[in-house]
Amino acid sequence: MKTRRMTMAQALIQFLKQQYVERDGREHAFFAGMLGIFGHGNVAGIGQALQQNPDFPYILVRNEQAGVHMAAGFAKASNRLRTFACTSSIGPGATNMITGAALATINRLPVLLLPGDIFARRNVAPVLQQLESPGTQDTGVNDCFKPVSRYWDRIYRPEQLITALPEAMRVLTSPSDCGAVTLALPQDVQTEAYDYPEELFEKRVWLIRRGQPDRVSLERAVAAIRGAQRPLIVAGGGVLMSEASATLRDFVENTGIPVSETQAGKGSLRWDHPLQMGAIGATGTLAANRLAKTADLVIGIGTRYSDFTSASMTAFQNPAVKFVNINTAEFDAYKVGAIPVVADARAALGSLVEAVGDYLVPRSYADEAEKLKREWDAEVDRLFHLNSNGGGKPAQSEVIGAMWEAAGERDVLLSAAGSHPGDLHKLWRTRTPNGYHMEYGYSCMGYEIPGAIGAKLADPSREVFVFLGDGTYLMMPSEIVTAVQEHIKLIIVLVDNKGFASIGGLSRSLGMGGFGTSYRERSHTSGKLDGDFLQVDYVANARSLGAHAIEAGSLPELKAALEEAKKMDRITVIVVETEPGVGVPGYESWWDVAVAEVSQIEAVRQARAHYIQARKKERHHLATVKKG
Ligand SMILES: Cc1ncc(C[n+]2csc(CCOP(=O)(O)OP(=O)(O)O)c2C)c(N)n1
Ligand SMILES: [Mg+2]
Repeated sequence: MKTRRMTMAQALIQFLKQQYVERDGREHAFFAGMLGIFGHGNVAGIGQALQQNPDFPYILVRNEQAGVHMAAGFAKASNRLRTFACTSSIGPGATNMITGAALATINRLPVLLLPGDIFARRNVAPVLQQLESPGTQDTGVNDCFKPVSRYWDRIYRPEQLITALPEAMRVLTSPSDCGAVTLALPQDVQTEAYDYPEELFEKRVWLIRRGQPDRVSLERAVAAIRGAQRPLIVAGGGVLMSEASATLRDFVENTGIPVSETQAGKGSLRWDHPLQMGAIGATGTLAANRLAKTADLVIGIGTRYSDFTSASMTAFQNPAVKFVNINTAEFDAYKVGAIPVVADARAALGSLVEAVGDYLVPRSYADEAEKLKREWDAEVDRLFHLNSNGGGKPAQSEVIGAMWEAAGERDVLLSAAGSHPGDLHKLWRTRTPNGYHMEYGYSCMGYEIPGAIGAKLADPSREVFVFLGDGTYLMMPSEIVTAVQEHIKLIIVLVDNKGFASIGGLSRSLGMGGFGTSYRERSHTSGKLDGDFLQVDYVANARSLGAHAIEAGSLPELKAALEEAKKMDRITVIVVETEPGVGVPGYESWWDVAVAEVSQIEAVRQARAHYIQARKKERHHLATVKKG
C-alpha cells in the first residue's frame, strides 16, 4: 500500500480538497475553504496545515459563531451543494460554535466544524481552558456539540481520520440527514504524523441523490389529489434546495392548485404568479391563511411544518383535511399523519405532473383563489405606500417597500430575527429562487451579517440586501470587519427602533406591557429600565468598523441612500429610524406562546383567558391514511 507521511491536520486538509459533489451531471468541489480563528488549540495543527495549503482558502473571522453562520449562509445560498469547514481553538473558541451548529442542524444545512480539543495525551492536564470533571477524563466542552450535530466524533489517534472522514462526508452530502458535523480534534493529535494511505487523498465525487417516489406511495398521493376539491400546496425549503421551482410551476399550472410558502420555501414560485398565495401560517397572508383554513388536501413539499407554518396547529381547520407530504427526509414526510412520499421534491413533482392526468381544481375554487390573490397584492401595495408620516419617520413596511423597489430581478434579501422575518414573509415579493434568504429555523439574532457574507460568497453576481434591527446589530456587528477584509459588498439596512419591537409587541399582547424590551437607561428615580432612550450612534459604529455608513431620516432619504449603496463597491450600512406605532397586522392566524396561569397583574390574567380560548383551535393531525 502506498502511503504518505503527514500530520493529522495536513491529512485532513488534503482530504477536504479532494471532495466533490455531483447533481444532475454537474460536478464541483464541496468545500470552498476554511473559516475560523486560531488559538493554541489549532494554530500549530490546523493552522500549520492551512499555511502549507494556500490553494485551500482560509478566511479569518471575528467570532467563531459568525464563522459557522457564514458557512451556513453559504451552504443555504448554494442549495447545500457547497460549504465551508470551520476551525476553532479549544474551550471558548469551540463553544462559540455551538449556536452556529444548532442553527445549521435545525435548518438542515451542511457545515463541518473542527473544534480544537484538549490533549489526548492527558499528562499535562488540566490545560488552559480545559473543563475538568472529577468523574471522568473523557468529557469536555466539545461534548456539548453532540445534540446539535448530525455526526460527532473525536479523533484520538491520527489514523481515526481514515474512518471518520467518509462518515462526515456521507452526512454532509445527504439530502435528508445533513446538518452540522463535528470532528473534535485534540491539540496534540492534530500535529502527530502518520503514514496515511494514498487512496485517502484521491478525488472523490459524492452523488447528491434525487430519490424517486415509490410507486404505491405515488398512487395514493395521486388518488388524494384527484379527489380534492380545495387542495393547497405548502412549499417549503426543500423546493428550493432541490431546485424544483420550474417543476412546481408546471405542476400547478396543469392542475390549478394554489401555492403557499413557508419562510424557507419563499420564492419557490414568483410572487406575481397567479397561483401564488404567498406566506402561510402565523406570519401568513390573508390569501394563504383563508385557503389553509378550509383546504381539504394540503400538499406539503419539503416542509418541516414548524409552528409558524402550521400556526401552532391551527392553520388547517377543515375537519376532513388530508395531507400528502413530499420530502426527502422520511422524518418530515410522516409528519401530520400524511400520505408520505419520501422523495426528492423535483423528482416527485415530475412524476406527479404525469400521474395526476387531467385533474383540475373546481372553477369556483380557482376563482376564490384568484380574488384572494388580487386583494392581497393590493394590501401589500397599501403597506408599501402608507405615507404614514409625510416626510418623517417611515413605517417598517415602507422601508421594505423601498428596499423591494431598489432591488433588482436577481438580488437577494436576507434576514433572520426580530420583527423583520414576519413582515418580510408577508410583504417581500420574491422574483427569483433564492432571492429570499431567511434564517427562520433558529431565527438567530446575529446571523444576518455573517450569513450575508456567506450568501455573497456563494454568488457574487447577486446584490445582497440585509435587513436587520438595532438589537440584532448590537449582538454581532463585528463581521463588518470581515466583509471589509474580504472585499465583500453588502447593503445593510439597520432599523433603529430603540429595542425589540418584536418581543416588545409580543410582551404587550400578553399583558406584560413591553417590560424589559426597549433600550432605555435605568432611571435614577424609578430604578427601572424606563429612563431616557439610549442614544447609540449606529452610523459612527458602522463607519468605525470600516463600512460606508449613511443615515436616512425619511423615506426619500432612504431611497437615495439605497441608490448610493448600489453604486458603492463595498459594504454599506444605512441606518433608518422607523415609526414604532405602525406595524404590519396579522392575518387571521396565531402563534402559541404560553401565558402565565396565575398572576397579580390584571392584564396578564386577561391575556391568559384569551390564550385558553385561542388554544381550543389547536388540532392533532394524526391519520390521513386511515381516512382513505
Ligand atoms: C440570539 C437570540 N437571542 C434572543 C432572541 C429572541 N428575540 C427574537 S427577536 C428579538 C428582538 C430583536 O430586536 P431587533 O433586532 O431590534 O428587531 P425588532 O424586534 O426591533 O424588529 C429577540 C430578543 C433571538 N431570536 N436570538
Ligand atoms: Mg429593534
